[in-house]
Amino acid sequence: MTTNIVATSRFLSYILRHRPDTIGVHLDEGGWIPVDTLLNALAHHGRPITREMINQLAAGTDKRRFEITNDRIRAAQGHSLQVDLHLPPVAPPSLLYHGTVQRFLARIRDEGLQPRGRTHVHLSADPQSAASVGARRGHPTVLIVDAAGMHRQGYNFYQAANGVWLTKHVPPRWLNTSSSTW
Ligand code: HQG
Repeated sequence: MTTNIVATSRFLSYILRHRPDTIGVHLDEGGWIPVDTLLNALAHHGRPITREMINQLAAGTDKRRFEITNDRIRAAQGHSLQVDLHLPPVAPPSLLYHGTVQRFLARIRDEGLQPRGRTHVHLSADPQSAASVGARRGHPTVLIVDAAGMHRQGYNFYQAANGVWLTKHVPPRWLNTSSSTW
């Protein structure tokens, strides 16, 4: 992937997850915006992106951060904006994984996993993916989540279009925080 695509993906993530107002646009309550509206606003604000690049991003050349349907686009997950992705609750696999770093562990043991700046806690289906999420912040630590146990207790799980698992909060009792650095 070229540097340009990476930079574009990051900037679009910022707009579509957090700050559409920086280019003067609004998302609907599902987080969607017409592709034309987005492209016009980006050009107007000196950050032109081609339609080809948008299609390339949505097609999955990067981390499949975006979805395009009926000529509208949205971020697949990761929002801090209060959007409702209308994802149906689904039964999770028995274990899910969360990648983090050592310095957060004491608080996580105390209060569980919190969505922090986002709408949901992000969980991975395999420990390797979780390790790469944690590695964004330093040496990764992978925590194991008893997803099936939570689900039996009535907690909802959702899966974003790019495969990331989402839930609102993971209380400490469902976490194995003794797993060591991956
Ligand atoms: C930590 C990337 C203290 C949590 C990835 C994490 C992911 C706590 C940080 C997506 C805590 C939040 C999301 C607590 C959680 N006390 N720290 N109680 N509970 N934390 O970035 O999961 O590249 O909001 O461990 O692939 O790191 O952007 O979440 O370290 O899918 O497309 O607080 O971002 O995708 O950080 O990453 P984040 P995340 P993109």
